[in-house]
Amino acid sequence: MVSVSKTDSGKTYRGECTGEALETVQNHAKEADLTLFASCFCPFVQRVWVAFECLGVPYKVYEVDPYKKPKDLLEVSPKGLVPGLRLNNFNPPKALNESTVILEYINEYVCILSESNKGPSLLPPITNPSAKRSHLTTFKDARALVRLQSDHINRSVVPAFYRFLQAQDLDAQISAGKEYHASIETLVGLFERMEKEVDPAKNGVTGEGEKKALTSGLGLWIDGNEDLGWVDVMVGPWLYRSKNVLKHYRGFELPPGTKFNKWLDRLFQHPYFRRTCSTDDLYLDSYERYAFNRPNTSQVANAINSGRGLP
Ligand SMILES: N[C@@H](CCC(=O)N[C@@H](CS)C(=O)NCC(=O)O)C(=O)O
Repeated sequence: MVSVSKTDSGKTYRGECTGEALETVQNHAKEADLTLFASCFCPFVQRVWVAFECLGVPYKVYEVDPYKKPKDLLEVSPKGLVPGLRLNNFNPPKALNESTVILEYINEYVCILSESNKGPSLLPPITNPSAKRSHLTTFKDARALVRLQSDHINRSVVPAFYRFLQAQDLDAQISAGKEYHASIETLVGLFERMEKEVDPAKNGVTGEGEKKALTSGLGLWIDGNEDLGWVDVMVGPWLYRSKNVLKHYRGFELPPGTKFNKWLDRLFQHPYFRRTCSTDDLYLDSYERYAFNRPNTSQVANAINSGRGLP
């Protein structure tokens, strides 16, 4: 881990998506029941955006500048943070904010919209009615294990990412880099635990259908799963910014490990993830202010600098 010394060239954040993300914005410009208030560089937005793509919910993307706090953003998100979600089929429209809350909402929204109540879901099912009684615990455990991973991401991985990016002197960068690295290792440990505890073979499951049900919602970590799961969506945006932003400004390399790298490649190449990615130059420009810890970069940056929890 080395400090890559570069000078602050004063670049500011970008206002519009580029690359594949731009095409997705253009494909979702028409009015819809749900409007996603988005900013091109924001990882919290990307979480929700990938989920929209995975779940196939019709939506409109509306790019806003969260630092300028436009009135329509404040109407859906009281702190003026993106993502925000406006539910247009109510009069007056209703709104939601907070990436994890919006994720829960749209995940449930598709299940309820689908006639059989069995719409696609990013989470493991609560139960599978056709499963044997002995397997019901496993379904419940799978959901809890995914939530445990998610809790770790929000409490450790995400704040450690910003602490590392904002650390200025070399000692602080080295220790923040170690902390970020360790938070990823812990996540991998949680993935391995999930594999052990929810392994269909270890739970006496042999039927293909039941096997598929048991691993559904566990995401790409599980060999053979093609669908993104809850955790892929929760952490993917920060790992992606580790590959470009942290690598560029901090010389960071994601931990080696065959399974880990295989999982990351599958995640970053997944069409639903790709559709929400801009080109690397957009992220490098947008994060320069974090990398040089410019004053008042954002509410997140201020929270990190003052040791408070993230907004
Ligand atoms: N807890 C929020 C955090 C969202 C957030 O911090 N978004 C940033 C952009 S990445 C923002 O809107 N910043 C505006 C500001 O700092 O005033 C969530 O999960 O949705």
